[in-house]
Amino acid sequence: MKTLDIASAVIGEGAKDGGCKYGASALLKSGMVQSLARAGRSVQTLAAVTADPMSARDRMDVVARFSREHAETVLRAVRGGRQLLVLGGDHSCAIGTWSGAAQALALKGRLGLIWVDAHLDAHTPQTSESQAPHGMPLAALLGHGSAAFTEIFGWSGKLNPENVVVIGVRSYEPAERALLEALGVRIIYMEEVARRGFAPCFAEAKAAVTSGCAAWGVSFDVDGLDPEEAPATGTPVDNGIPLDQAMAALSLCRDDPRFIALEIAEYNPLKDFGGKTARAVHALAVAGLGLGVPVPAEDLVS
Ligand code: NNH
Ligand code: MN
Ligand code: MN
Ligand code: MN
Repeated sequence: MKTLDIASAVIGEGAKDGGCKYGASALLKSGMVQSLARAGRSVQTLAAVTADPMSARDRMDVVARFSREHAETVLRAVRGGRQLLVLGGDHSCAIGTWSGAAQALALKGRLGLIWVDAHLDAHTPQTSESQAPHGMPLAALLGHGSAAFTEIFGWSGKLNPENVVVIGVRSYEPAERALLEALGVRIIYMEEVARRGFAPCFAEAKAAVTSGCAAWGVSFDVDGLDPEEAPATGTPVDNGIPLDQAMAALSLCRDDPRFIALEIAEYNPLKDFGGKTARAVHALAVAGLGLGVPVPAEDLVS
């Protein structure tokens, strides 16, 4: 079994509510390494990559600089043959995570990605009302938006539309939906998840993103989950994915040697009274990356 590297993406500057900047350190303090070790993994914690404060420079610039540095960390881990857990951070960290993974694979083949989120994250600076970079990472990875986001490692289009599936969507603006539809990205809205169950949708997504790809990963925005089970996130949206279904689905990542990374973003520990959402995040990580029988959420983190 591969060693598991944990990369801390210490960034909140990409979101309006910056509390996610403390997500990775809070998850490590609440025993993420131990949770994964109990699930049979040997874990190595990488040096955290931290975004500059916004007082130092313009926000897009903060995210761009962070993305380049974080992408290098991910590149080294994937090239070194390690599997990766990326702990956000707001979801703008995905720009660096999947640019690094795509660069590591460049000569071997394509990267597939399942994007679990209440949102589409497919804005460009031209379409975004909020101008928040965490609403832009998926567009950037598909080659649309600010060159500082799309051109990391000197090439654009880290993901191919046919190897991306977005699941759990229930809040978006028309322009980002139009972009993804024009590109032909499969979007599984929350109504479909509610009707079919999350695990069957995830299995369909896995088949799509793995076909013809050298490797694949999952970017999991905590706000994809139902806020009753995971309230501590920047922009909660009602009627989300049930945690038990998310755990069952993520267990489909196990034992696939092509599964290279799980990213969990948008956890805000400043809102996590009682640690309920931390427990949910531990459960997701163990479900996707652990060995043996998936551990119920109540048994993780005291
Ligand atoms: N679409 C909104 C925006 O661009 C919300 C993005 N917020 C997220 N995305 N949490 O996952 O501002
Ligand atoms: Mn997101
Ligand atoms: Mn979201
Ligand atoms: Mn509900």
